[in-house]
Amino acid sequence: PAAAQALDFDAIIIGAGMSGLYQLLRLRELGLRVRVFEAGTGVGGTWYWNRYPGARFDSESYSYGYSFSKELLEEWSWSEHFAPQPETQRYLNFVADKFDLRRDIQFKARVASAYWQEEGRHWAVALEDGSRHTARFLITAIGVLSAPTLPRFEGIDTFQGQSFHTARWPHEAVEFRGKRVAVIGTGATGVQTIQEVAKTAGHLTVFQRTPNWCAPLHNRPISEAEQQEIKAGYPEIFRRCQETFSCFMHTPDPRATFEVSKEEREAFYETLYASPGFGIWVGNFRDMLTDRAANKEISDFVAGKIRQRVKDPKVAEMLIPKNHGFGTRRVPLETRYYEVYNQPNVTLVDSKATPIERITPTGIKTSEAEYAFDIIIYATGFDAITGAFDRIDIRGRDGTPLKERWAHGPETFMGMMVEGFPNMLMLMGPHTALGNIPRSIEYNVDWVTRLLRHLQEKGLTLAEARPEAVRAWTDHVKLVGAGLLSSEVDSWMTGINSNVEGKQTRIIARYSGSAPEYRAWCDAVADKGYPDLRLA
Ligand code: NA7
Repeated sequence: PAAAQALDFDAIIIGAGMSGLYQLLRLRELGLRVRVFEAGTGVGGTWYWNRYPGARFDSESYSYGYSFSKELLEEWSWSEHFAPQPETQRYLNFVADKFDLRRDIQFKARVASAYWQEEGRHWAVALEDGSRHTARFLITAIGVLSAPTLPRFEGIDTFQGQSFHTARWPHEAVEFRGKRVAVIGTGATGVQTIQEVAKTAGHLTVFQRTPNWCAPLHNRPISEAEQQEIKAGYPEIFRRCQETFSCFMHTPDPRATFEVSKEEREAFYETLYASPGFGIWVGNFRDMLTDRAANKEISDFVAGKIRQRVKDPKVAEMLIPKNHGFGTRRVPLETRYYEVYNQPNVTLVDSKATPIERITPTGIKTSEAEYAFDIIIYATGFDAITGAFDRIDIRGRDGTPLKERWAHGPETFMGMMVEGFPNMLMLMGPHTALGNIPRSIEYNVDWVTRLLRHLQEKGLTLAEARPEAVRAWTDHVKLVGAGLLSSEVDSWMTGINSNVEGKQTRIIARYSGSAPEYRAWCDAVADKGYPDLRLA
């Protein structure tokens, strides 16, 4: 291997979002020379890019922030139970300043390629500006939902008004007052955007291809008394997040749907529907996402709510999903979303029945009508989980592209390593536990840090997942994903994106077992001295 001094850095981290920032801090503590390359002009990743109107947490703010520093927990006060994007961006800037992180981050630096150099045992990284950098370790902190995708509509570049993808929102404010606005897409992002834009737009037209099951967020400001309670309760909050299935404050109810009487069931659903956050999705009866009849019960309940809230019965029916059950896709949390469709300045268009045919210089042409717009908003989602990897030319041993290695779906060890790609560590790679993501991020970063410390202490310079370990983990991921109703539905969680070539076949893209189980696997590997890795 090349001598460490001959390399530009010990580690290169791609991305200065929540995972990249924390990883930088930890690696500094090991005394490593680290450089972070970040495409944006500031820190924050997801919270830097997604500036669309209405963007906010669906996780309780105090369960989402970093847990690693008592001082930080004491100093930072969230203003709302579910904080809006500008506040989260401020928070991540506060973190970057507090820990003096910026001096190792290079902004406006988009990584174009990373090639493994077997002889020198290092990664050669090239930026889009043509500069080249070497490092022993490559750490991808590139996010799960960070590669935005636009529809492949004809004429999309000919539109003469303003148009934006929600994840590429401009830094200056956009004015909707008196404007004719279109929103395409009704996922979690579309829902947040629509309910905000509808407040001021002259007219808002929503193009919905597939309705989603949404539930109330019930956000509110954090009072002074609650603030004190939250700060005193942090150890308990994070202990709870460690114990729950997917690191949220909520976790599945131990009862099965039909174990209780109809009255009790209805009462439980009512309570969940009236409670803040993801409880109705991840704190519901334990069989909600595995048993079809159980799933139908909650779906019928939520459909009833939609019918109550939307005045025009035809519009209500359009908003009720018919082809997938409640919770089998990500549940968008909303604030008066359904009531938006009672407003005279809002129209819902079914873009499955009357597909968008093309974008024109003045608006949108569907199979049925032509619409004029001043602004088109694309809330059309992401090439999720593997998309950010696909956009970088990553090549492992023998020059094998990662994209090729994953042509039939990702294969990883614990979502953090790939055989044939030595010294590449992924934070929130495919097949890691998702859920309340910062909790998983902190765990992954700590695991990676422990591995690098181990190598440092033993004077080693290479770590690679063994093929049999990758096979075992991949098989396990497929096994736990197999019985879930969500695995049978098209969504970003099953690797589907109609706008990306080759992403029309469902795969198991994420680990859907419990976070405690995931951590137990990973801890065992480290505790045993990494028998699943080839270390040299
Ligand atoms: P999603 O959940 O992938 O939603 C994208 C939406 O855009 C969805 O309603 C799509 O309809 C629609 N879409 C995408 N392409 C088209 C085309 N070509 N024509 C019409 N409609 C289209 O992305 P989000 O950004 O909302 O959320 C992603 C995650 O980020 C979210 O789960 C949170 O965890 C954070 P479809 O359903 O495919 O018919």
